[in-house]
Amino acid sequence: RPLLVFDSGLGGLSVVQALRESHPSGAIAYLADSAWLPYGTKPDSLLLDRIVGLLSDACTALAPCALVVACNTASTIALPALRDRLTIPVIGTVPAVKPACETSASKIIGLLATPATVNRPYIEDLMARYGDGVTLHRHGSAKLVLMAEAALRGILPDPAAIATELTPLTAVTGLDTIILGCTHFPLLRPALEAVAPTVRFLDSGAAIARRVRDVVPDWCDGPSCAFFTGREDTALLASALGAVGLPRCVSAWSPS
Ligand code: DGN
Repeated sequence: RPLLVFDSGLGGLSVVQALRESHPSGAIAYLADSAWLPYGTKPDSLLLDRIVGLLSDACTALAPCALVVACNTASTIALPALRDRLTIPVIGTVPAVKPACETSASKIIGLLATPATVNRPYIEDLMARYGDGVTLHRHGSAKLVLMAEAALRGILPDPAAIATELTPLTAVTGLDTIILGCTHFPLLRPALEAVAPTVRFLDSGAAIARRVRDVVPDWCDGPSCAFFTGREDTALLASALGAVGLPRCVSAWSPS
């Protein structure tokens, strides 16, 4: 039984990368709702129905041992409904607010996520729990999602465009840490680090992999594959998928 890893697009591959480091031969079924990308700009009620419908079908068809929602936006909207509906463990994604607060020297940090995630009330809750004495600046960017998608299809990001997207955070005096609160953004890490070399970028991948190890003891070795709801140029995607151990088996997924 594979581990089902879900994202709106290719962002979840940053989580697959972390999962691969902890269990290199574990079977993964990667499902991308690429027909609906980007999620961060669509109404919650529409997304809730879409995500729950799609993942219920996928769980019936693929019989996974657990589900990883490798998308912050989808996690904020659909985790309770998914846990209600599904009988397998459901692991969500939460921005790395806690480690950022704990390790920032200046206690001035930034959250870079989709416009949907930066405004969620749970960010306040996380700051109330872990952010004593820490100032958080937020910036929502849907453009970086599209740039990460393009980068994995071989279109390298323009450093000037990346710098523009980062400016609301990099312009803050003393800011030393940026939380990558969207699973697409670690895929742009080299370009982000080149633009802001003195800033530390923290993502959630390793924490998700640890959580999977703790709650999914029966994740087995086996073949992996990737499914896309949108039309994809498989040849363009091959190297991005191959880099995280997802082989040629790319299939279309039609929601019922
Ligand atoms: N990768 C998703 C996330 O972590 O929020 C967002 C992608 C999107 O569809 N906007």
